[in-house]
Amino acid sequence: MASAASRLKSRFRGSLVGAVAGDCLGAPYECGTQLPEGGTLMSEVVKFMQNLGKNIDKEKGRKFAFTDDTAMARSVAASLIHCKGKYDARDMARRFSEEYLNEPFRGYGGNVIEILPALGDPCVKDIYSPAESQFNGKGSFGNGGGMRIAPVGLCSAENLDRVIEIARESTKLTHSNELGYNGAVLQACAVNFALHADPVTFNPDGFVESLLKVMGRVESDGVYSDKLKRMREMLKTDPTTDDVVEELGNEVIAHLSILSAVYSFLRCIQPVQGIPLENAMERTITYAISLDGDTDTIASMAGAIAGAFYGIEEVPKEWMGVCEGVDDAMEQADQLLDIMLGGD
Ligand code: R7I
Ligand code: MG
Ligand code: MG
Repeated sequence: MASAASRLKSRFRGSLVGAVAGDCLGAPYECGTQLPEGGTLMSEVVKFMQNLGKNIDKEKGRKFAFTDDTAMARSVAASLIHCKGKYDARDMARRFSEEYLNEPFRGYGGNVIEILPALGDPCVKDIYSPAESQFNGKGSFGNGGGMRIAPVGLCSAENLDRVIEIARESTKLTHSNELGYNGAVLQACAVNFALHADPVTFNPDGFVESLLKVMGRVESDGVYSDKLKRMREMLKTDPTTDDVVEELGNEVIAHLSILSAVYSFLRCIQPVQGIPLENAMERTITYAISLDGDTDTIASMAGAIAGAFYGIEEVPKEWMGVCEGVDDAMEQADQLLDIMLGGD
């Protein structure tokens, strides 16, 4: 049996690589897909996954590029690593800004780009103020917090209060709307719970219950709690992907995407009709992309949770070869684990 330390290492790697792979493999579907006569998005994504394996030699050297999801997640991880597991708002904000200014073509959200340059400006006195000025002072509820938060879910051991606090505060650098930062809190906790779950005794209902407890504590309006309760019912009835989208959404906004990622993870623990893939990571990412809409982000968030649960062994080898940014994710996962375990 693998030691507890090597199991944790596998799960750290699985989560960050799962997030990168979901982003890279989901991104080609982000702007809609031309379906063949009688085809469904799900059957197209299944074919894509199957051919990814078969064409691995032909694909050699070909990378599926990552987008803003990974660009920002890497900055979150780099900042936590640099600050030895502590959250430093200025350091993280500067990294977001530099990453954006170096590679502005990564497909960033339409509004966040207005404030990213200012986050690196030392003259800005209150580093949270640019985000607070957005949307007439209400702040963004885009899913940009949730999409980048996996490293926070990993780096705080089983100290849930710290996970919640760092997820909320670091998201407020760009998303000051309660729905925006609470969505990131939910996603970070989902990664954390998956990381520490026992796959043998795992109970999806208990997982949702734990998330409900967190959201009951942190949210004032009950938006995520209500959706979590609906999700718990959906897990009993196996709805179509259209029904899932109707209930949980597939948009670029936090409360209409993050729960779809959580649902994708929970649903795909079991086989799914229409997805004849035995590997659970592959099934999860395929399912998440099949929800259409914000495919890179929903697949990335689902991949982060699933990877924390299954570990790196369950990530298909061919993904490692074709997804840009996988090697860096592996390295950051190992560095985060070292910090969490108290090493250098
Ligand atoms: O949240 P954010 O970083 O975008 C992330 C998404 C992911 O899907 C990425 O893959 C990338 O494609 O973008 O960026 P924001 O600009 O803060 O939010 C994204 C979008 O959500 C905005 O451009 C708005 O269309 C919408 N949005 C809102 N619309 C109305 N009212 C966010 N907040 C609001 C709001 O308060
Ligand atoms: Mg993106
Ligand atoms: Mg997206």
